[in-house]
Amino acid sequence: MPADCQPEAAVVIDVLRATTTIAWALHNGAEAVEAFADLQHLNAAAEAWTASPRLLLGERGGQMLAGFDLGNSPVAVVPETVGGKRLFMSTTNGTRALDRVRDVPLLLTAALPNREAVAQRLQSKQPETVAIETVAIVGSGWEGAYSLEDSLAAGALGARLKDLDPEGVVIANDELTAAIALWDQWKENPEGCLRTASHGQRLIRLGDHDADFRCCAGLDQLSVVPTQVEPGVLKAA
Ligand code: 3SL
Repeated sequence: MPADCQPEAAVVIDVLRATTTIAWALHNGAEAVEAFADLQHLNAAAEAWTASPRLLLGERGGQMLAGFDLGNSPVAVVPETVGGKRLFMSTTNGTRALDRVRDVPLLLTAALPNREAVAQRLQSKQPETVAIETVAIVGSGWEGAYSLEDSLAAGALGARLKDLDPEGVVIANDELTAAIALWDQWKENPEGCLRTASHGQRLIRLGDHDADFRCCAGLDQLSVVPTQVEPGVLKAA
């Protein structure tokens, strides 16, 4: 997103795996996900939190952090583990991307499993003051670099928004146009794209992530729309 861009809404995407994990955690009953770019801030906030049970969740370079309860696997955030709990979360790229746009008035996260739900939310222009053309779709990337899988999901979302409102939605930048072409190329096999991506290759090198790939590639399975309710705090909506 250009530094001078001030959208009224932003959708942050980190397909592998942060925003997929956030969607599944909230779907499975987590009270909220509180996202942190910085581990010191996370630890201080988690220690001060007494309102509900809590879990520390996160990774660096794909590996679970020492002293944390969970890594960043979307298949680990099952109801028995996360139900009713606040998840204090920090990841290499996804939570940093969230931090960069935390002042945007309407902040959502998207992944392939909740692509349709996020598209419907944006299309319904809720709240009424948000115009669809002011939405920034923010791919988290990898340490500042382009990532194939986040572009794939941005394209999946852009294509669906265009389908829902062919006249009203204008795809106004070349990155999203290219992302939609990428989605067209891989839409019959999104998992293949995730495995081809350099971060997919990194996860494969780290070990067996087959269940994570399947989960992250599952399209339109969840109705949850993670929505920022206060800076850094995402709840199901
Ligand atoms: O970078 C991130 O935010 C993570 O999602 C990366 S990982 O898939 O957990 O390694």
